Amino acid sequence: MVKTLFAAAIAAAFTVSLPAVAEQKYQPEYRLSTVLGTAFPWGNGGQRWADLVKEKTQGRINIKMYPGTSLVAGDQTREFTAIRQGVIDLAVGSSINWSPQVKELNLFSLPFLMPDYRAIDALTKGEVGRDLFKIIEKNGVVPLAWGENGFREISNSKREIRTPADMKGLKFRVVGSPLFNDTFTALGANPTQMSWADAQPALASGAVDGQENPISVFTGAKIHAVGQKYLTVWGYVADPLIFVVSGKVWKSWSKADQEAVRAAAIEAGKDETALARKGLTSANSGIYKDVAALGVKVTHLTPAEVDVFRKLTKPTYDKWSKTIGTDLVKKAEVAIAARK
Ligand code: X2X
Repeated sequence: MVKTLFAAAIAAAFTVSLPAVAEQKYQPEYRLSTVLGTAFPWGNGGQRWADLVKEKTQGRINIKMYPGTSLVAGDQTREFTAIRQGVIDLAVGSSINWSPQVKELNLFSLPFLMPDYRAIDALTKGEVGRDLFKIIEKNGVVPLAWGENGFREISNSKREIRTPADMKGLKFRVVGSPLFNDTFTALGANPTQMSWADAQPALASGAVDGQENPISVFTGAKIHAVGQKYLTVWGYVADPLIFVVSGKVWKSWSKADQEAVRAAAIEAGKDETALARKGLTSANSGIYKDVAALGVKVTHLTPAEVDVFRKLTKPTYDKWSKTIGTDLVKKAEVAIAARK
């Protein structure tokens, strides 16, 4: 009798307390970090992810986006560490900005590794992408989907760039992986590393002569208005974006909600990538014309002209392949050669 009562009491306790315990763990707001806001494909993708999650979880998971990497005072190279430390709950981050902590992500910054969009897809949608996700996961961060910032084209205020000689002595703002210092130094330029927040005033004041970023960032940030009159389309690297959730937050969600967040990330990532590529799939595309209409001289390099840059940056490629892991680089090269 006592035994039966005891069992009944336990059963009752479980029925009542289980859902309550699960719900208690949900925060009123989850903080999503991005570098760029909704005027760019990147921030647009982040906001869309937040909106889709709200819809798919009937408001149980409420995500607020913090662009400008404001949760780490604009220091985008500290974003990944902040996710691990619980300062950031979710992020849509660039492979470049997380490379200081996840050295394998430097893969996408190897100069002239990826010749076209199909090459990016061959990596992110294949075994290389899965390997990278496993590495991120080992760091306590849950990767859910890929997006894209884009091919990074070079601009400056001084002259047209067709050859490395044109870059000589020019001061370029580069992003936060030391690989970029090596690449620009190999080309005879003068690189200086700074955050995106610092880059815009530095361009405006003339403290630096040039920068490199996807066209959507060039137009979205109105970089032409700070004297960037020359833009060369050389496609030397591209940075994918990765949609992630901190491991701790992920574990606090029900299985159904985890799957809803994942599905939302995949959907938002797909749309974001399409937006980042919009109008950029051929040399005569609308976007280049729009940029030219802003008074910018847009230069497209021939394959032979690109080869001159490739040769000079080959030692950088080889040096950084060792840091990234030669097996992973080889796997990437094979996947790109076999791309459809
Ligand atoms: O800082 C940049 O150049 C940007 C916005 O493209 C990145 O965050 C990698």
